[in-house]
Amino acid sequence: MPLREINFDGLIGPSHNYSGLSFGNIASATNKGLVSHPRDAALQGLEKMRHNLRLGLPQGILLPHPRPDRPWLAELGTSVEEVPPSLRPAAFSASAMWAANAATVSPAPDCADGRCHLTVANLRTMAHRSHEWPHTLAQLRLAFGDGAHFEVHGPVPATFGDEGAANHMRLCASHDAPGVEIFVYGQRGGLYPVRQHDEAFRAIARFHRLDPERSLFVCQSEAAIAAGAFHNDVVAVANENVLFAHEQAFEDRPSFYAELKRLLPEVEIVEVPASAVSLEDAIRSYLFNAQLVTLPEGGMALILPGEARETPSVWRWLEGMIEGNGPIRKLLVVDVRQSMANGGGPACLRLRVAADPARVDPRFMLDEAKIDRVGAIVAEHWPDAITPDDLLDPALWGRLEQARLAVLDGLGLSELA
Ligand code: SUG
Repeated sequence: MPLREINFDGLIGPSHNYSGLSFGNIASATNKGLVSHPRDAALQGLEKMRHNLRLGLPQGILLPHPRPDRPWLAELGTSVEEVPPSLRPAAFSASAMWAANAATVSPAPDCADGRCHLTVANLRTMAHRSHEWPHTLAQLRLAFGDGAHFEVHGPVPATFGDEGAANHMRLCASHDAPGVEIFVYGQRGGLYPVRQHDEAFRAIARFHRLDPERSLFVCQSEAAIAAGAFHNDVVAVANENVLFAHEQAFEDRPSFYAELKRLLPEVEIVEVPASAVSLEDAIRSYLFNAQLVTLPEGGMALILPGEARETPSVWRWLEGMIEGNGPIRKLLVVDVRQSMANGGGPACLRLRVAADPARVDPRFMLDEAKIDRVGAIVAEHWPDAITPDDLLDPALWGRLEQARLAVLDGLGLSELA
């Protein structure tokens, strides 16, 4: 069975709220304190999954984490009843929805032992994300529990921040052929924190038993991080032999491109010049946070957020690209506005795993009937709206916990409770 690219989307959790927790993420800071709409958010995410399924792409799901995170608060010497306001939002964050930060994935053809390797991201730079990994790891160990085909690694220990696939790209002639894995780390970010450490990725490349000759470590440009590209997937995306990137994405792009062309002569680089789309417009519109996919009928499509169509410089450039004879043939627009307002676009919401879908625990794979079932649970249990003050309400805490249990039960995954 040939490998397929499976997108595992994070189901947006019932505690989805706007707490302005991610310094350096402009949408998160700008929308701090807004009323969030968890039910609409999760339904938007499910409709994106349905959209992609209807394109003929295999689709999986990852589940929300327990919120409030009572054991995490206990580790910090407090409880949900007593937690100080400075810490409360971090215990409630639904940030696990952004599955591109769940793990780094190396498909089997790249790994010396012929298995697909996944390393859960430690997400240690941001407090609200640092307690995701144990729950993510539990899900990955179930979904990819077939040890003949997968190995799931624990987080990179110690001080080296790792934010997973959001900073990792794989280019290849086809999914089944050995690829070139590109690990994008930060060194400086102007006023903003650097979230991906070079040493974390070097450890992951060793865990995954990658060929050092086909692993590139590339520095993200300081200008991009300083403009709000807190992850590389805000300024670049890759699929098979195509790299779609902003001109200012990488610190030393001539040597990166030269190395890439040497290792993968088939590579096609579609670069958007800053003179056509500024970094600010790219980040506001999340042009590069599109899902770049190969359609079953052939050709590639970009699955873009509505905000890209609403940004004139971006849409003009994309329409021009489609008229040319490049590898990206179609523009498809999805609505993930609730997630976008926290800085998470279509690509942030998914973790890509190139594997045989038959080897994945079927409880994590979706068809339309299952999407309908999950949608009905969301419609019944997810709150309509949450304001930051609502996080003080004990009635909400119980409701959030029940909502999560309902979806785990609906998917036969109560063992994750
Ligand atoms: O880590 N936002 C997330 C967005 C992650 C996007 N992921 C990728 N680019 N792959 C982050 O900054 C905001 C939460 C808040 O402010 O309530 C937040 O965590």
